Amino acid sequence: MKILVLGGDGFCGWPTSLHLSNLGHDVVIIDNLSRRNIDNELEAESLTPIQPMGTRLKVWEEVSGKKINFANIDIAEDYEELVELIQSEKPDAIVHFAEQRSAPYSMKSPKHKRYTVNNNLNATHNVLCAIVESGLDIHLVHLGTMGVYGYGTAGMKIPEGYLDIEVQTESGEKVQQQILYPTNPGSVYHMTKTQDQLLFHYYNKNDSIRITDLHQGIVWGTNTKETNMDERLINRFDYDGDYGTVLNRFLMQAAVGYPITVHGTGGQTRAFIHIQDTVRCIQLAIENPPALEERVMIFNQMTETHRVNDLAKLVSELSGGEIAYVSNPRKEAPENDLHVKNDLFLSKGLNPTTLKKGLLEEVTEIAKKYADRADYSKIPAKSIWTKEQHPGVPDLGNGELIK
Ligand code: NAD
Ligand code: USQ
Repeated sequence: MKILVLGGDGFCGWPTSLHLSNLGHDVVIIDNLSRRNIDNELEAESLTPIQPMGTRLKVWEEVSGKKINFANIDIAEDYEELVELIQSEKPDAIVHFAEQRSAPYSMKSPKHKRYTVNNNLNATHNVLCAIVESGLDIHLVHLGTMGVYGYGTAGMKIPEGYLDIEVQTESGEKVQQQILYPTNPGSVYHMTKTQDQLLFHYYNKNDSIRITDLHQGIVWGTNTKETNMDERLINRFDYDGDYGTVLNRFLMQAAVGYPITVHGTGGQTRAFIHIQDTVRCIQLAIENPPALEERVMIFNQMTETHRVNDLAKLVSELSGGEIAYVSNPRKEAPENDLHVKNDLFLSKGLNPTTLKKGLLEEVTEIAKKYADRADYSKIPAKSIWTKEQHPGVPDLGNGELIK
């Protein structure tokens, strides 16, 4: 298949591009390198030394014999270029990763909130509009988030996108319906993903676009089979307070001797997936498109749920690292349960990679290998949701905060 990967320079997009290319698909990456520019803005870098796009693609051709093309297009701004590219490449599928994906970054200031909304909503709408304008039958696979559901404690397993409901008509008759699961975003970033769902619903209904929306949990790990083929193909490893996600942060913190920063009591339960399973799920989604005129297909792309405090304890036991219970910079439920259905991917053949000691150690090894690149001042999460919250900075045990 010809596949465009929007956001193919990012943490999920790069290994996915290599995986799809390795399977024999003809891959074209589109990325405006905004994530690398945000690194400059935040003065924080990937712990792993990621190579410039030109080097990445040259090395991939050397080691695999396969060519991936690249176009630097801002899909939220450069609509005409996007349409032209779609018309000339005539892809069978487009995988859409190209959004600002950090919740803390989206909450840093009015400027960051507005950037996230403008970027993410325009990016998604432009892609949909461009597919219609191209007149081609293209399957759009989008990366959404488990956070659209809001980590609810409804006492039921969160279904895959649609909720069965029963309504009573005026005559008293009971009618069964399915509706999009009610959204409950926890940040401006998560809110953009709930809006994406409406854009998909509308374009699917009006223009019969085939769409798969993947509600993904927190991704952990760094490398995949393909990125391991050469050190210059290494994937990014975000550890800073804005872009680092919880499990990778804990493993990195323990590896470099920084306290493991649990926000609040660590009672938050979240869904997780290993990066190797992310790339496999995208493959499965591409291989199983919805039928023409079928409603938007929604998969929960996660393999297990864990409580933050349990993860901190697990990492601490493995590494001897110390846990610091810090102030929670986010306005979020201090504790929640989370039960999630993921039957669709299991039925399509996903064999889940769960939290194994070996894989945790693999991440720790990478963090140790590049520990000298770590800037400790960038580790604590300092983006606060409202003025009532405080940065999640650990203290030295005497009440003095680590600088
Ligand atoms: P990332 O920031 O590493 O990658 C996103 C890529 O998109 C970057 O390379 C960036 O430069 C590019 N991009 C952003 N806006 C763009 C635009 N307007 N035009 C062109 N390119 C643009 O993020 P990631 O971790 O790889 O996440 C990818 C997707 O998966 C996101 O949509 C995110 O919401 C979703 N997701 C990520 C996780 C996770 O834990 N990382 C979990 C669930 C869902
Ligand atoms: N947390 C800590 N300590 C830390 C970092 C985080 O206790 O050092 C806590 C947070 O307070 C939160 C939980 O861990 O309760 C998860 O935080 P996170 O940063 O790992 O994940 P989140 O902000 O939800 O965002 C990430 C990705 C996002 C994706 C989402 C999937 O950045 O792109 O959409 O995971 S999900 O969480 O399932 O919605």
